[in-house]
Amino acid sequence: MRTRLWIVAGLVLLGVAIFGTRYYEVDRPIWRFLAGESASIDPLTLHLQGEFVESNLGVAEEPNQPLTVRLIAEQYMFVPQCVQVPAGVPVRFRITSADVVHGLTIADTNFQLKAVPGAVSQTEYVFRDPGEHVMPCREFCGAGHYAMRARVLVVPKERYADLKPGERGSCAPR
Ligand SMILES: [Cu+2]
Repeated sequence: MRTRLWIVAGLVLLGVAIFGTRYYEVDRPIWRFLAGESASIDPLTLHLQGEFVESNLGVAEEPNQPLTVRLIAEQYMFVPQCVQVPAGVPVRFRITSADVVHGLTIADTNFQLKAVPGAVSQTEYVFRDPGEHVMPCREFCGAGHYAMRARVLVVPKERYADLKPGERGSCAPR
C-alpha cells in the first residue's frame, strides 16, 4: 500500500516537472514556473535589448551550442523572412513573439513551435535533405494570418561551409 502511494506521488511530481519544463516548449525551467514568473522576456523591447535585437536574428554559430536560428514572430511576418541552414546537423530554433501567439511550422515536416509573447520557445530539428521549405504560421493570429510565412533554405553541409558568414543568415541567390 505504502509503495503504491510513493509511486503515485512520483508520477504526480514527474507530471509537474514535465509540464513545467516542456509546456509549449517554452524555455522556462520549473523553478521559475513555480515562482510564478510569467514573463522571461519583454515583448515590447525585443528590438532594443537582449537576445532578440535585430543584429542577433537569423543563423548564429555559438560555442557549445547547436547551430542556432533566432526568429521573431509578429503580425504578420517572421523576422528574418528566410534563413539558410545546412542539412544533416541539429539546428536549434529559438523564437519569441512581439504581439500575440503565433505557430511556426515547416512544410513537409512535423516541426512546429509556438511563439509566445513574453517567453522564448525552443526546439531542435535536423533537416535530412537539402531543399526549400515554406514556414507558415499555423496559429490564427489575426487578419493577415493566412499570408504569414517565412522560408528555410536547406543546403548540403559541404556547401554551407563555403558560404560567407553574411550569406548564412540570408537567402541571397547562391
Ligand atoms: Cu498566424
